Parts: sequence; C-alpha cells; structure tokens
Amino acid sequence: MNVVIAIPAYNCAPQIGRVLDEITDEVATRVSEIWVIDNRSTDDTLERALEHRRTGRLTNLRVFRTRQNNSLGGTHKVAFEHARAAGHTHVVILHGDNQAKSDEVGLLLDHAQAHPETQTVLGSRFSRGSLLQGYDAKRVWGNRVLNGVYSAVALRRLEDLGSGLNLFALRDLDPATYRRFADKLTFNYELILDLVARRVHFAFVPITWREEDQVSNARNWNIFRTALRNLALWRLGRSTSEPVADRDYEWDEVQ
Ligand SMILES: Nc1nc2c(ncn2[C@@H]2O[C@H](COP(=O)(O)OP(=O)(O)O)[C@@H](O)[C@H]2O)c(=O)[nH]1
Ligand SMILES: [Mg+2]
Repeated sequence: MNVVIAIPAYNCAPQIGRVLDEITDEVATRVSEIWVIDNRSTDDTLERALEHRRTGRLTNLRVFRTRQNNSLGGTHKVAFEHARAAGHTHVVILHGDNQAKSDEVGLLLDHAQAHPETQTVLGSRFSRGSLLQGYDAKRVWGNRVLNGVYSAVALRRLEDLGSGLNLFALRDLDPATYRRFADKLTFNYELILDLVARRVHFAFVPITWREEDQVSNARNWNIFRTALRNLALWRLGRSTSEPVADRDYEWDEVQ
C-alpha cells in the first residue's frame, strides 16, 4: 500500500490546525505523504496549514493551493489525479473541517490490510458502532432517509453515502466515470453509485463524527434533491452528470 492522505480544505481556518494535530505519528508513518489542498479559501486556512508545516512535526506534510475553487467533488478529482500521477495506490480523503477524527484514518488502513480483496473502505457515521457528537438532528435524519432510499434502489446496504473520511484504492476508481461527476458536494453520491455499478468491493467502517465550531457550506435541500435525482437517473441507466468544460484541476505547491 502506498497511501496519501488528501485533506480538502475550504474556509476552515479554525479547524485545519486541529485536523493536522490529530494525525498521530503512528498514522503519519503509515502513509507516504499528507496533502492539504486549499481550495482557494477566503480566510486564513492556507496560512494556518503553513504554520503547522513550519513546526516540522509531520515531516511528510505538503501544502497545495488549487488554481480555481473546485468545490469538494472537484477537489477529489484533483487528489485522485495527482495521486495516480505520483504513483500512489490509495488516497484517504479527510475533510479539513475536523468533523472526523484524524487518528481514525488508522481504522480504515487496518481494514484494508486485513482484507486484501477490499481496498476501498468508507468511513460510516451511521453504522452500529459509529459515534455522533453534536451532529444536527435534521442532518442525521436527512442522511438516514437517503441511505435507506439509496440502499433499496442499489439493492445493497449503503450505510453512509459520503462521510468526510474515506479510503479509496485507485485501482477501484475509473477516471472515465468520475471525471464526469459534478464538482459540488454531491460528488460522493455519484461515486458510490458508480462503485456499485462497477461491482467494486468496498466496506464500511464505523467512525466518529463531530459538530462543534464547523460552519457547513452545504445547502441541505439542494443536496437532498440532487441526490434523489442522481439516484433516479442512475437506476434508469442514464449518466448522472455531464462532462464539464473549462475546469482547471491544477494546483501549485505553497512553500
Ligand atoms: N463547501 C465546500 N467545501 C469544500 C470546498 N473545498 C473543500 N471543501 C471541504 O469539504 C468539506 C465538506 O464541506 P462542508 O461544508 O463541511 O460540508 P458538510 O460537512 O457535508 O456539511 C470541508 O472539510 C471543506 O473544507 C468548497 O469549495 N466548498
Ligand atoms: Mg463539514
């Protein structure tokens, strides 16, 4: 396994330092590199990440800035493409707003190491053993409804459609499909349906999910509607989104 942890970060200056602090030395030694991908934040996210790098504690930490704001889905594309080009085999996506616990990256790696046929391991907020701390009741409910509807249509138990802590094996991803998916926050819904359609072996592992000082940029009803629309299109065998033109998924390393 040659793993990179990619941390999409947009306007999470208060939290990004905690995300990095919580990466234990044990987790850091299990991965090749740790990438903060600042998605053109308008607050001090970038500066906070650079401050942490200057402490030198995480020797394999690198900080990048995208050339455009690519939203969360677009940042997945940036991470996958750069990881593939650099020869990594796995990408952990860890949200930069500290809702997940960084040390739980280890749980996903453990699972992949114990199950060679299952290399994509998704953190789940809604499984037996998951721990929710302060997560808004409306969002819990909305997620549970979507999980149920998706599971019924996909004919398999989908315990969480898109948490902020996931391990993807690049061999399990098809650039020809994910490049077409929307750049916005519904990317993960499209991706999981794509994994189901391509009969990829993936597993869910329960994680902790917190809500403390995070400000969500997600527009809940919009996401809910798009999620159902995508599911209907998928069931009908139609593509869930159109290829996007004029996007720039390049980044620059910030020293
Ligand atoms: N909303 C948003 N989030 C982004 C963007 N780029 C990266 N992210 C990260 O994506 C994660 C999820 O976004 P968030 O608004 O917290 O959504 P939620 O956790 O699903 O409510 C956060 O860690 C953000 O830092 C972006 O352009 N927009
Ligand atoms: Mg969040």
